[in-house]
Amino acid sequence: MNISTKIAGINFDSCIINASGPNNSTLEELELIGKSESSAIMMKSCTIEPREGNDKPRFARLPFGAIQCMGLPNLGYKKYIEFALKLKKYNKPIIASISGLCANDYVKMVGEFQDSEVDLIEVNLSCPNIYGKPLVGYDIEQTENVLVKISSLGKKPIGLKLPAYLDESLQKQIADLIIKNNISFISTINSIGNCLVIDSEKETPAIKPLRGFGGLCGEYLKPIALGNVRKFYELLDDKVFIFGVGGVKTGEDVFEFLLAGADAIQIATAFEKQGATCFEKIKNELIAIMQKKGYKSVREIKGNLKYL
Ligand code: RRO
Repeated sequence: MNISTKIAGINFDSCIINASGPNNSTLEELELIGKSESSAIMMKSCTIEPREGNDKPRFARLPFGAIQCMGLPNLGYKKYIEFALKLKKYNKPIIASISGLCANDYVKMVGEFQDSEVDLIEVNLSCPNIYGKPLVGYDIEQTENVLVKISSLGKKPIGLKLPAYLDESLQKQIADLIIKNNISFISTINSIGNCLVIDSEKETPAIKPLRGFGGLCGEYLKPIALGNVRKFYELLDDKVFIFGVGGVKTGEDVFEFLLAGADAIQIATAFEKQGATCFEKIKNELIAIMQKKGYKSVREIKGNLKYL
């Protein structure tokens, strides 16, 4: 049974890794991911300067996921360059996630991570929780401006963390930009922003920042995430690697994302709720499904959705 995968020339022992978001901001947390069955270490989205993030409560668990408005709390990109060196001992791919507050921030951070120990650079175009900042991935001009500037800064593969697209014409324009600018992989989808969860007992929102608006996460997202994976799989013609993200909690979920066209999946909310043991549990469940169905590799499953 082979559950390994390859993303942009980098080998992953399994197709299951953590997503940027929970439990991956400090070196201690990243070391726990290093010791876990996550086959790579994805670091928290970083900015040029360290950030405390938004006021608390900024995260609330929900029956089928969570809502959060973290506001990019992180230690600043220089720390994550240092951490990458310290995490090399785990012998697994290390992925930087960067989130600029303007185009120049993206250029500076991508440039510096190109000279670091990370294996891949994920460029986050989809943080929904910064007050007054447009979501780059919903704006074709801004996206193009960023991609043109970052795509030729070095040899390490660059990927994009994308927002959920609910409109095919926008997806098509983004896919064209991805191909044109030699983007190696995408991670789809981020949390869905501008959601509101209300506590009817207290008559308040579930979280404090932005008067309660925040990114919806977890199982609620799975059909939307699967739709985005499948659509990009079709639009990108198997030329760009795909991480599926959004509501993966079981091996069956992973299997569905692979069928839709993902090369690997990332886990955020189940990791936040269950801790680092979730990777081993989900991996074993995937292996059991593959055994039962007679699949021997991830590549055999990828995209193999059968139509009715
Ligand atoms: O830190 C956050 O508020 C955050 C980020 Br950077 C992101 O990309 N997605 C999200 O839901 N929250």
